[in-house]
Amino acid sequence: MSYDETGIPCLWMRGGTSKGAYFLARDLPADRAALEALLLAIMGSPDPRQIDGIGGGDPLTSKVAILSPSSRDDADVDYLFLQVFVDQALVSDAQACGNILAGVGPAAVERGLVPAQEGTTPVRIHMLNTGEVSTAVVPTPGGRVTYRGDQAIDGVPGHHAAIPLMFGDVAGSMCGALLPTGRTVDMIDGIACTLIDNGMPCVILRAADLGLTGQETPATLEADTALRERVEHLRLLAGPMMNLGDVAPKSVPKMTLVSPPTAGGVIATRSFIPHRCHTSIGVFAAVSVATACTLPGSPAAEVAQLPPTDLFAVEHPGGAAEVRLERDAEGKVLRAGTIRTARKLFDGRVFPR
Ligand code: NQM
Repeated sequence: MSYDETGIPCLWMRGGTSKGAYFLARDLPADRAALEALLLAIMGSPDPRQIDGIGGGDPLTSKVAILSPSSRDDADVDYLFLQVFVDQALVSDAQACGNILAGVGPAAVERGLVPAQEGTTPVRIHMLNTGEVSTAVVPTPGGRVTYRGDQAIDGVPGHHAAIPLMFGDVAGSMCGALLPTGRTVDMIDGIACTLIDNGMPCVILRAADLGLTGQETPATLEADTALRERVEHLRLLAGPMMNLGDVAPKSVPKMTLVSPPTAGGVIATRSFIPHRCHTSIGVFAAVSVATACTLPGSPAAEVAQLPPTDLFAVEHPGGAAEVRLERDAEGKVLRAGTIRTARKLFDGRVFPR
């Protein structure tokens, strides 16, 4: 029997400010080409509306997490993140995703990969995309996952159970070094940029250098074709400088325009991820931006208001994302963390076309 007849076990979850399909690796083809074709069919890509699939017509709702028992002694579960492009027949593992990561702990417990403990269950997650391990603390009162709680995160209505996420050293996750060019500032086509990877490859540049205030809505920025072309031009130049090769078919680096904070945070952001403008900001992107704020002379540092504590509120179009940065005496970022929420939306079988 084929998948379109049997269906495939699938958890459809919100992780942070994203949504995605969570699978067990054993339920999917091991062959990579077959897997990609299947995921494109499940999401309904390529099609701007993904009308014949479960994707939401937006990169933030066209995401996949594949879970398996961990191959490492220091982790409980392996997590492969795949970005299924909406309007192109592309599936990319060239980035991690900290929002979808928020659902991995609960999904691992729901699927029996990790036994629930009383109260909370720490889940050590080996992120296959980057090789890093992060820890999620899943609320499990009475030995069952709960999604109910009083934690709010900007970009998601209502309150849910808090899922603290702790990251180890994620510097150079995809680029080999925190600053892949060895410099805090690179001039790319006349624009000062920081090329940085603290969990997510990002190009950070001042919104003002592109003639923007940095407070524009995502819709306004997306409607500006000349701006989008300029941002993509800079991105294609930055990719090889960041050891990412030709990034035309990749979802990294992200292009983050920064400006002074306006709501009591550390910095304001507008992120191209990379072709649509994020309605909030990615988790690892926020960690990378917060880290850039600590680098004297960088475009981010020039507009940032550094906090008195280690808590960095990174403003975005829907509010702010809070990132905790642990630094050593020299100011080098050692560890990062954040709080997300997640919710199981649907548990069933998905039927690809
Ligand atoms: O940066 C979107 C998201 C993300 C990625 C994207 C993310 C991260 O918000 O860790 O979470 O940048 O494509 O889910």
